[in-house]
Amino acid sequence: MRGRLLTVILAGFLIGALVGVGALLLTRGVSGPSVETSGKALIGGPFTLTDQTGKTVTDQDFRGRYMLVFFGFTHCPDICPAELQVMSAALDELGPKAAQVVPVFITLDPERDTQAVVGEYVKNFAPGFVGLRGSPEAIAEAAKAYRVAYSKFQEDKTTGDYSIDHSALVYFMGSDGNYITHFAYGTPAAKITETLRRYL
Ligand SMILES: [Cu+2]
Repeated sequence: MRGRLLTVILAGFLIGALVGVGALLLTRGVSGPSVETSGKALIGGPFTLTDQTGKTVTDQDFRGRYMLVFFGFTHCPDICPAELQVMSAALDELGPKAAQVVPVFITLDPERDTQAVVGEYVKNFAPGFVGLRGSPEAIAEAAKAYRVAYSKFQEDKTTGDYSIDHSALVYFMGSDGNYITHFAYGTPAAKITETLRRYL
């Protein structure tokens, strides 16, 4: 478990570093003109998923509100619940302004995470948490847009049990749907709150 945790943390740092390098290249104007002229965020993009009430939800539905997005799976023993707890604590700390921020959990395990399972799961965290799922293809598309890497591992052929390795970044998206920044796994809630305050 420790090794696994380390892997995910390292993966988080690696992705963070890549995003950082990408941002650096962008600010220095080294990247291709296609990136500069498109004005599109490097992270995030359109998705069409279903929320815990069964409603079809697209990224467009969140315009006008900020999003804190986290991809994970409800069977996750440690990282997901810990991070969703941190997101909840950060929003709690934010006070009334938290109303402008929608916490979003997107499952990477639509096979086991049914609408009901996701619904029960998000009840454990901040009020207003949106739990999204979709077909494996829809999930893969959303994950790709957010540069989230994930893969099944330790599949037990007899029980069918498995776990999922996944990157564990929290993405902070603007009210226009564009990427603002992200928080690596382990970022203290107070630090997240402090960053959110600068934008709200
Ligand atoms: Cu997890």
